[in-house]
Amino acid sequence: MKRVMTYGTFDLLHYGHINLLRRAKSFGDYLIVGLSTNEFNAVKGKTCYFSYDERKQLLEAIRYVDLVIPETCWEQKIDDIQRYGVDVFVMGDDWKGRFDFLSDYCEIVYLPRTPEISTTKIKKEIGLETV
Ligand code: C2G
Repeated sequence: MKRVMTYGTFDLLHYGHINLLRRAKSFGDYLIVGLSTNEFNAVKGKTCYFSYDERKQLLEAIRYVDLVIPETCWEQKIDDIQRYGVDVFVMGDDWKGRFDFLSDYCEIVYLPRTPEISTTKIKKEIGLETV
C-alpha cells in the first residue's frame, strides 16, 4: 500500500484542486489530505468561505481522497509522514522547494498548478473580496 499525502485549504473547491488530488493519488494507492483548520488559515493569512467541517465534507466526497486530517500548524508534516507511513508527499509547484526538507522521510513531488483558476479569483469575481 503506497501512501500519498498532501496539504491545503481547499476553500471553494474547484477543478484546480481536483486536478491536484487526482494526480497526487496517481502516485500511490491511498491519499491523505491535511486540511488547514480555520485557525491555521489565520496563520497563513487566509480567511475561508466554508468552515473546516464543510471543506472536510467536500474533500471526503472526492473519489481520490481516502482520509482527511486537520492541518493545525507548519510543523506537523514530519510527524504526519511518520505516523501515517507516507511514501510520497505531493504539492502544487507554487510550493516548489519549500518542502524539500521532507526528502529525508519520503519522496517529494511538486505538480504544475492548474492555470487560471484560484479561490481568490472566484471570491473576487463573485464579489466576496474587494482586494
Ligand atoms: N492548486 C493547484 N492549482 C490551482 C489551485 C491550487 O494545483 N489552480 C493546488 C495548490 O498548489 C495546493 C492545493 O491545490 O497544492 C491546495 O491549494 P490551497 O488550498 O491554496 O492550499 P495552500 O493554501 O497552498 O495550503 O502546508 C501546506 C499548505 O497548507 C498549503
